[in-house]
Amino acid sequence: MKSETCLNTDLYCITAEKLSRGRSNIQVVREMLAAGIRIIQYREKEKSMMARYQECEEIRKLTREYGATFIINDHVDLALAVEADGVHIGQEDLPIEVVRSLAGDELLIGVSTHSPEEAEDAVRRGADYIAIGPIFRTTTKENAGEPVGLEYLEYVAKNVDIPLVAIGGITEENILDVYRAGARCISLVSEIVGAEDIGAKIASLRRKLGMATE
Ligand code: TZP
Ligand code: MG
Repeated sequence: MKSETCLNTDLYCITAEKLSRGRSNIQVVREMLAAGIRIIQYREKEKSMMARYQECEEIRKLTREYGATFIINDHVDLALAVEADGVHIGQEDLPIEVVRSLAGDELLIGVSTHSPEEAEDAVRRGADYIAIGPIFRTTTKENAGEPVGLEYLEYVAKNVDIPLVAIGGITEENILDVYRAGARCISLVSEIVGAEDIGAKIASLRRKLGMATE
């Protein structure tokens, strides 16, 4: 996959089983894919590696059926084991160069960033895309830190050459502000996994984004 085009889609979906109204990660992913989502990140901080592996095997099958991109949070070994398309790492995970040496050039590497310095550092060290966030306050991620605000997003949209995804505290209410600040790929976690009808929520978010492009 070409890294320049890896985030060439409107909504970047991430699993969060605890917020999924009793539905499993697999069920939620099925609903996301059925609603036309083109990129899924598996994010699961609590289960055993075996349980994660089994879920990722299943999600790999599903994402292949739909031709969707599959990214795994934190674990490059798991990403390689299930032949995912990429791995997403934070500032406190293994260094980008180390992940690249393990992953080779085929795996996409996404990196969470919170400042222009971190964004430029990630680009220099070979990230394929960066996440910008948390844009707004969020409780979905533990220790997510203070919101970076829309200014940092605007800065990256104007000055950084690799794809970006905006994340953190984004809802149907504020998604247009995020779009207008320059994000073309947007991640909403609790808003989507916590929706009663995931397909209807995704359709509604897309209608909203359509208002910005009309
Ligand atoms: N990384 C930065 S903020 C965040 C992650 C995984 C959580 C975003 O969740 P929500 O529910 O969309 O605020
Ligand atoms: Mg991490």
